[in-house]
Amino acid sequence: MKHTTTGLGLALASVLAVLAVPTAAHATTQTLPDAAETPESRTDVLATTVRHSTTQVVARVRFEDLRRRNNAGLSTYVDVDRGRRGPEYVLNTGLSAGTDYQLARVRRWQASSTPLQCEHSVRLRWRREVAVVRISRDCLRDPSSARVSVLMTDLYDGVHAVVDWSPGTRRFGTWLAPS
Ligand SMILES: [Ca+2]
Ligand SMILES: [Ca+2]
Repeated sequence: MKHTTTGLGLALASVLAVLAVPTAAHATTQTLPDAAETPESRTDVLATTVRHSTTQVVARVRFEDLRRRNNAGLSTYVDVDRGRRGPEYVLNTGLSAGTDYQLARVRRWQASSTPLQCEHSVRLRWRREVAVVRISRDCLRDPSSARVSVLMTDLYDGVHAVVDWSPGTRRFGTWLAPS
Protein backbone atom coordinates (compact mmCIF):
# COMPACT_ATOMS: atom_id res chain seq x y z
CA MET A 1 0.00 0.00 0.00
CA LYS A 2 2.77 2.37 0.99
CA HIS A 3 4.60 1.50 -2.22
CA THR A 4 1.52 2.46 -4.29
CA THR A 5 1.18 5.79 -2.51
CA THR A 6 4.84 6.61 -3.14
CA GLY A 7 4.48 5.67 -6.81
CA LEU A 8 1.47 7.96 -7.14
CA GLY A 9 3.37 10.74 -5.41
CA LEU A 10 6.24 10.39 -7.86
CA ALA A 11 3.87 10.35 -10.80
CA LEU A 12 2.22 13.52 -9.51
CA ALA A 13 5.60 15.15 -8.99
CA SER A 14 6.59 14.43 -12.59
CA VAL A 15 3.28 15.81 -13.87
CA LEU A 16 3.85 18.99 -11.87
CA ALA A 17 7.38 19.24 -13.25
CA VAL A 18 5.98 19.15 -16.80
CA LEU A 19 3.41 21.82 -15.94
CA ALA A 20 5.99 24.15 -14.41
CA VAL A 21 6.93 26.01 -17.57
CA PRO A 22 9.72 28.59 -17.55
CA THR A 23 8.93 32.20 -18.45
CA ALA A 24 12.42 33.36 -19.38
CA ALA A 25 13.44 34.53 -22.85
CA HIS A 26 13.94 30.94 -23.97
CA ALA A 27 10.77 29.46 -22.55
CA THR A 28 8.98 26.77 -24.50
CA THR A 29 5.48 27.92 -23.58
CA GLN A 30 4.02 31.36 -23.06
CA THR A 31 0.47 32.39 -22.17
CA LEU A 32 -0.56 35.99 -22.70
CA PRO A 33 -3.93 37.36 -21.60
CA ASP A 34 -5.63 39.81 -23.95
CA ALA A 35 -8.14 42.53 -23.07
CA ALA A 36 -11.76 42.39 -24.23
CA GLU A 37 -11.54 45.41 -26.50
CA THR A 38 -13.90 44.61 -29.40
CA PRO A 39 -17.42 44.44 -27.90
CA GLU A 40 -18.92 44.15 -31.41
CA SER A 41 -17.26 40.78 -31.90
CA ARG A 42 -18.02 37.51 -30.12
CA THR A 43 -14.58 36.28 -31.14
CA ASP A 44 -12.58 38.87 -29.25
CA VAL A 45 -9.28 37.21 -28.29
CA LEU A 46 -9.02 36.74 -24.53
CA ALA A 47 -5.78 34.75 -24.29
CA THR A 48 -3.12 33.14 -26.44
CA THR A 49 -0.87 30.27 -25.41
CA VAL A 50 2.05 29.39 -27.66
CA ARG A 51 4.09 26.24 -27.25
CA HIS A 52 7.20 25.30 -29.21
CA SER A 53 7.87 21.57 -28.90
CA THR A 54 10.49 19.43 -30.62
CA THR A 55 8.01 18.68 -33.41
CA GLN A 56 5.66 21.65 -33.78
CA VAL A 57 4.60 25.17 -32.89
CA VAL A 58 1.12 25.25 -31.35
CA ALA A 59 -0.95 28.40 -30.80
CA ARG A 60 -4.01 27.98 -28.65
CA VAL A 61 -6.24 31.05 -28.98
CA ARG A 62 -9.16 31.54 -26.61
CA PHE A 63 -12.11 33.69 -27.64
CA GLU A 64 -14.93 35.24 -25.72
CA ASP A 65 -17.62 33.17 -27.45
CA LEU A 66 -16.75 30.84 -30.36
CA ARG A 67 -19.80 29.65 -32.29
CA ARG A 68 -20.18 27.40 -35.32
CA ARG A 69 -21.56 30.23 -37.40
CA ASN A 70 -19.62 33.48 -37.62
CA ASN A 71 -17.92 35.81 -40.10
CA ALA A 72 -14.57 35.80 -38.37
CA GLY A 73 -11.10 34.61 -39.27
CA LEU A 74 -7.74 34.20 -37.59
CA SER A 75 -4.23 34.81 -38.90
CA THR A 76 -1.41 33.20 -36.92
CA TYR A 77 1.89 34.83 -37.85
CA VAL A 78 5.09 32.99 -37.03
CA ASP A 79 8.46 34.71 -36.84
CA VAL A 80 11.41 32.33 -37.13
CA ASP A 81 14.23 34.54 -38.44
CA ARG A 82 15.50 37.31 -36.16
CA GLY A 83 17.63 38.74 -38.96
CA ARG A 84 14.64 39.42 -41.19
CA ARG A 85 12.05 41.92 -40.02
CA GLY A 86 8.54 40.60 -39.40
CA PRO A 87 7.08 37.09 -39.61
CA GLU A 88 8.12 34.47 -42.17
CA TYR A 89 4.92 32.38 -42.12
CA VAL A 90 1.18 32.80 -41.67
CA LEU A 91 -1.61 30.31 -41.18
CA ASN A 92 -4.93 31.86 -42.22
CA THR A 93 -8.17 30.21 -41.16
CA GLY A 94 -11.85 30.94 -40.78
CA LEU A 95 -13.45 30.40 -37.38
CA SER A 96 -16.73 28.82 -38.49
CA ALA A 97 -17.60 25.13 -38.80
CA GLY A 98 -16.09 23.44 -41.85
CA THR A 99 -13.70 26.30 -42.53
CA ASP A 100 -10.77 26.10 -44.89
CA TYR A 101 -7.26 27.11 -43.80
CA GLN A 102 -3.85 27.48 -45.36
CA LEU A 103 -0.25 28.06 -44.46
CA ALA A 104 1.91 30.34 -46.58
CA ARG A 105 5.19 32.19 -46.53
CA VAL A 106 4.98 35.89 -45.66
CA ARG A 107 6.45 39.10 -46.97
CA ARG A 108 5.60 42.34 -45.18
CA TRP A 109 2.77 40.71 -43.21
CA GLN A 110 1.12 39.41 -46.39
CA ALA A 111 0.90 35.81 -47.58
CA SER A 112 3.40 35.69 -50.45
CA SER A 113 3.43 32.08 -51.61
CA THR A 114 1.13 29.34 -52.78
CA PRO A 115 -0.24 27.25 -49.87
CA LEU A 116 2.48 25.10 -48.30
CA GLN A 117 1.90 21.34 -48.40
CA CYS A 118 3.59 20.43 -45.13
CA GLU A 119 1.89 19.27 -41.93
CA HIS A 120 -0.36 21.81 -40.22
CA SER A 121 -3.88 21.86 -38.80
CA VAL A 122 -6.61 23.95 -37.21
CA ARG A 123 -9.03 22.56 -34.65
CA LEU A 124 -11.97 24.59 -33.39
CA ARG A 125 -13.22 23.62 -29.94
CA TRP A 126 -16.64 25.20 -29.54
CA ARG A 127 -17.28 24.42 -25.91
CA ARG A 128 -13.87 25.65 -24.84
CA GLU A 129 -14.07 28.75 -27.08
CA VAL A 130 -10.65 27.82 -28.42
CA ALA A 131 -8.87 27.51 -31.76
CA VAL A 132 -5.82 25.23 -31.77
CA VAL A 133 -3.40 26.01 -34.59
CA ARG A 134 -0.58 23.51 -35.16
CA ILE A 135 2.36 23.94 -37.52
CA SER A 136 5.01 21.26 -37.89
CA ARG A 137 8.58 22.43 -37.37
CA ASP A 138 9.32 20.89 -40.79
CA CYS A 139 7.10 23.60 -42.32
CA LEU A 140 9.15 26.26 -40.56
CA ARG A 141 12.51 24.72 -41.54
CA ASP A 142 13.32 23.64 -37.98
CA PRO A 143 13.93 27.09 -36.43
CA SER A 144 16.11 27.50 -33.31
CA SER A 145 13.32 29.66 -31.87
CA ALA A 146 9.95 31.06 -32.90
CA ARG A 147 7.48 33.69 -31.75
CA VAL A 148 3.85 34.29 -32.66
CA SER A 149 1.44 37.15 -33.27
CA VAL A 150 -2.27 36.55 -33.90
CA LEU A 151 -4.86 38.68 -35.65
CA MET A 152 -8.60 38.05 -35.38
CA THR A 153 -10.73 39.76 -38.03
CA ASP A 154 -14.51 39.74 -37.71
CA LEU A 155 -16.96 41.04 -40.29
CA TYR A 156 -19.38 41.13 -37.39
CA ASP A 157 -22.40 42.66 -39.13
CA GLY A 158 -21.52 41.46 -42.63
CA VAL A 159 -20.23 44.92 -43.62
CA HIS A 160 -17.92 46.34 -40.96
CA ALA A 161 -14.82 44.60 -39.70
CA VAL A 162 -13.19 44.74 -36.30
CA VAL A 163 -9.74 43.39 -35.61
CA ASP A 164 -8.09 42.13 -32.46
CA TRP A 165 -4.33 41.62 -32.33
CA SER A 166 -2.62 39.64 -29.60
CA PRO A 167 -0.37 40.57 -27.92
CA GLY A 168 -0.65 43.88 -29.84
CA THR A 169 -0.70 45.31 -33.36
CA ARG A 170 2.10 43.53 -35.23
CA ARG A 171 3.67 42.60 -31.91
CA PHE A 172 4.90 39.19 -30.86
CA GLY A 173 5.14 37.10 -27.75
CA THR A 174 8.56 36.05 -26.54
CA TRP A 175 11.01 33.91 -28.54
CA LEU A 176 10.45 30.26 -27.66
CA ALA A 177 13.09 27.59 -28.14
CA PRO A 178 11.88 24.04 -28.87
CA SER A 179 11.77 21.51 -26.05
CA1 LIG B 1 -8.92 40.96 -27.10
CA1 LIG C 1 11.60 37.47 -39.01
